Amino acid sequence: MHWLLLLFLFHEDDPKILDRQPPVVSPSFRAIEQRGAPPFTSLNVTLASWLPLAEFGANHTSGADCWGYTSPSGREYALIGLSHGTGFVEISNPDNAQVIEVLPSPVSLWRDVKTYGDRAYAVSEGGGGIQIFDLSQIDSGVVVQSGTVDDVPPNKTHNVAINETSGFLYRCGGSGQGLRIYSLATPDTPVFVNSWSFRYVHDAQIVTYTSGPYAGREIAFLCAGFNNGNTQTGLTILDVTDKNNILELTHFFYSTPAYSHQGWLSPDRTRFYLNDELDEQFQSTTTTTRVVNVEDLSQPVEEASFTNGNSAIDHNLYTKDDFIYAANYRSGLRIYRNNAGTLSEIAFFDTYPTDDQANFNGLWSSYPYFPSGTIIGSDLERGLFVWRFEPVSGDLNGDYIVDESDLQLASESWHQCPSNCVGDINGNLQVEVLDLTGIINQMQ
Ligand SMILES: [Ca+2]
Ligand SMILES: [Ca+2]
Ligand SMILES: [Ca+2]
Ligand SMILES: [Ca+2]
Repeated sequence: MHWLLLLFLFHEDDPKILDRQPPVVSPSFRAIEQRGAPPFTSLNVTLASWLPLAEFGANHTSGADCWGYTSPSGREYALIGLSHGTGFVEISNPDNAQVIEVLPSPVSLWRDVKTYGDRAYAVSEGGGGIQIFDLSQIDSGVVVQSGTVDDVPPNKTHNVAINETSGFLYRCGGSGQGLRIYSLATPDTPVFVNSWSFRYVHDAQIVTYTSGPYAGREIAFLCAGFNNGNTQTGLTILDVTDKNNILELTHFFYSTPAYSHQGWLSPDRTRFYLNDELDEQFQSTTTTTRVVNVEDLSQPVEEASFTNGNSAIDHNLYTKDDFIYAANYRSGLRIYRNNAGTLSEIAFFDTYPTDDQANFNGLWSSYPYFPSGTIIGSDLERGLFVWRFEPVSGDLNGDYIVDESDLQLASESWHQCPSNCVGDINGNLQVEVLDLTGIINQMQ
């Protein structure tokens, strides 16, 4: 289907639709082929592979969400939502990403996918309910659709969230507006348990606490509001432990809200990092992450709001260790270091080279949870990116910043190689002037 025709399938006033651009046509890139990387700007992020949309078939006109799957053998796979299907890509060698399978899905600009065990669950605004994909034979190159949930026509869904601890799946938005909750005890035939529809829910994270005052409780963090999320937009926190007696703990309003979009807890669950999808346009803000302390689930506190000063819109973010991986549309992947709620941008890879304007093009989402450390990203016009997050050569102490402390380390290994080669950034087995000037050139 031509990309323009796709527009007529959706509300023509949706800003994402208004900003649609055709897929970028480019040769694929795999570092293993040693043909020279395409000219994206980046810092501390290295391109390993790039598969433009055409790699998944000529019919795909846009990319949407992504997620990851690691098989029991340790092989790693990227899952990407596409306009006409769901793509499965082996990235065990990130420098040599290979499409394993592309399975058809209802046509949509929106497609969200998550995993539970060896199954993947995909939803879209194009309807079709939940598609279930069997990944148990993916190491043999086989992925099949093993089930469908088709219980509430027209069956549109905006996002899907899974609490892998409790084994419950949560459909968000779409026809169901709020949450529709399913048990995954039988993975190919999810059983509907209950719904919650007091507010429209745009996206969600649901976790089970194992320690502290909420130990044993299953808690849902919802970016939600009335009127499709546009009115009284904020962060709803529910206790969903008892699916038949869902309790609202709070609905929290953060500063200068426009549209509460998505967020993720810090690994220690003290803070929720929230992004707003419309504040750049409606509030004239720069890309801003709200840092919300949620140690008391009934009384969240906005501790800070961090901006990297960029004009782009922020979309989906995820946290891992001390880092936040933000997919910020036209400014691409942005990695923030998180020091107890104080953020600083220490790495990026810009997937939309033209500009950083506040429009709905570029990077939709990223997934940072592969055991290898490989990062993937899904892009509206450019398909799938596979990255390594690694310091530039001049960052000798590994703090993702090149500064005087790195120069000091280099000087301590001056002419010491091979016994001490720390400062040998050009790899010629000498620490000499070229290394020091190389480090100075990387200092900001
Ligand atoms: Ca924003
Ligand atoms: Ca850009
Ligand atoms: Ca450093
Ligand atoms: Ca050297």
